[in-house]
Amino acid sequence: MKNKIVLDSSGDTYEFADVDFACAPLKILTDAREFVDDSNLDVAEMVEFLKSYKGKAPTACPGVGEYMDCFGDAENVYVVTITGTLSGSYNSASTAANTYMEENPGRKVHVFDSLSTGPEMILISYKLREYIKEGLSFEEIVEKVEAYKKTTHLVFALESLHNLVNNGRVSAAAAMVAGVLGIRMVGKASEEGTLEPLAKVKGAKKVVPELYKQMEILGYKGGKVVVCQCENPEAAEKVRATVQEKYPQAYVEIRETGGLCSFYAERGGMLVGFECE
Ligand code: X90
Repeated sequence: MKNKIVLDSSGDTYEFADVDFACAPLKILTDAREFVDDSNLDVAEMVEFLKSYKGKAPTACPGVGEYMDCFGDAENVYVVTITGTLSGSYNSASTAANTYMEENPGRKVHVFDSLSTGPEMILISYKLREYIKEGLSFEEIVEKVEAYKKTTHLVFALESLHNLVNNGRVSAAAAMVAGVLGIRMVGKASEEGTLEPLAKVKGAKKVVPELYKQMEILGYKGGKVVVCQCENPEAAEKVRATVQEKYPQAYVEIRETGGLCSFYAERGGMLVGFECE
């Protein structure tokens, strides 16, 4: 096994065609139940359970051992993690990478901090697969994908910031808009990899136009788009229609959020990753 891609489960991907792949699961912990974000998780059932659950629900990133398991015996490993400013996943992966390379001379691991999550991680993984298939060397792939990462972005719309606020993952400014009924927050992953609020939107109809406006401000010009939605397929279809109205040839893929992103983005939440030039 030569090349392997590893994503933590915030990348909303449990299986990946045409290339060796493993997903490092995050966990959602409650007093009553523990949810492991792997391919066995029933995300809809978890979202339903959490709706009525009132206690604390911290999350936990994959540990070093879990990353080591993901690496298996691959020669070249490319890891993509959720932003290191909001999670310990990048640190776990980096420690695992160093240990793996020490224990297995000649093998190589590179950890990409996505500075983002969900669909932006998916775009990065697609680019990794493309270069692996082209037969580029490990070093070339690392260099090119680090450069590619700078050209992708993430915007999102959230109906509730309840879990983000409860677990201390957003700034005081973002927390201010949380919980106001009927107000949705549109934001982006900042260059530092934090959640940056951009606009407050009243009424579901204004969400997609605001998201698209922010995409254009960030430089969107018809590149690939991946949308991950939490029980909000209609809004995702609107993103597709809005993008393709202007760029009929644009590739737009719609997916469901996995466990971790469903927990934090909550019901109705939507994340949009996209390429700029
Ligand atoms: O290590 C852990 O326990 C995981 C903590 C993750 C915290 C943030 C998850 C955000 C998920 C919400 C909207 C997008 C925000 C993007 C900011 C870069 C999705």
